[in-house]
Amino acid sequence: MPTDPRDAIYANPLKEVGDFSFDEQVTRVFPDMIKRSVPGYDIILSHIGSLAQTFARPGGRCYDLGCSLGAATLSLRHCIPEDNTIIAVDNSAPMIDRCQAVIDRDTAKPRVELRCEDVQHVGIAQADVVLLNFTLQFIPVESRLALLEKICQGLRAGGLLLLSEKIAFESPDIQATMTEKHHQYKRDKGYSALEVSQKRTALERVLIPESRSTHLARLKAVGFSSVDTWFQYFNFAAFMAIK
Ligand code: GEK
Repeated sequence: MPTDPRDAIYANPLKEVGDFSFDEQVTRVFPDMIKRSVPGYDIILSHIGSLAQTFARPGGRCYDLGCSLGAATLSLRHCIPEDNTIIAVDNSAPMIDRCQAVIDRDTAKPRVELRCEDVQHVGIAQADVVLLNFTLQFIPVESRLALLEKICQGLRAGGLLLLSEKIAFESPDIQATMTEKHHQYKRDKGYSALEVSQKRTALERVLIPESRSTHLARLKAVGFSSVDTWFQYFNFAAFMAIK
């Protein structure tokens, strides 16, 4: 198995650190970047399919919103009925191009329809399962309620949303501790202090975390009947919401 190209985007000092974007450069190193940056990413991925399994009905439809290179789509695709369709959406053209190649190499049966589109504009209907695996955090805070309302409306009764996010803490002490633990995690995975610091600057205006209670309250408010956290590792959490 060839190894993933290594992320060194922020390894050298930059005169000015611009806002982070999912461009060609990021797409090329994305699997390495996300694995070394998001504590618990692999664990969450490994459980997405099995969590979703009992919610996906024969002939049903699932959505992966913000699919990147299709890692969550593949977890799902290997666990749901063969006659299901997955609609996988991302608004980064380089991500969608590479994702198509990933899907083409995979042999699981469910059909995958890739769309290069803003998740805020995509229609959702008759869904059994919707995935938002570290995507909502990139949507403007003021637009998140509308997106979650649309998802809840598009799910059938009893359908499942799996939402994973970087989270913020209400207590400043816990926030500071978790931020340091996360930065230590990245240094342990081989990122330098400069890389951690420049990446933090690049993400500051782009990735806006919210608290666990904000997420859970909003999921309830848009109409989900059961909501809870199923996983947390430092400042990264995964929620499930059943309509
Ligand atoms: C995984 N789920 O590997 N519309 C569509 N896509 C968007 C939007 C938007 N408005 N905003 C951001 N994205 C994946 C990981 S990464 C998470 C998801 C991360 C896309 C963006 O292009 C990127 O591919 C993805 O959401 C977020 O399971 O990098 O931390």
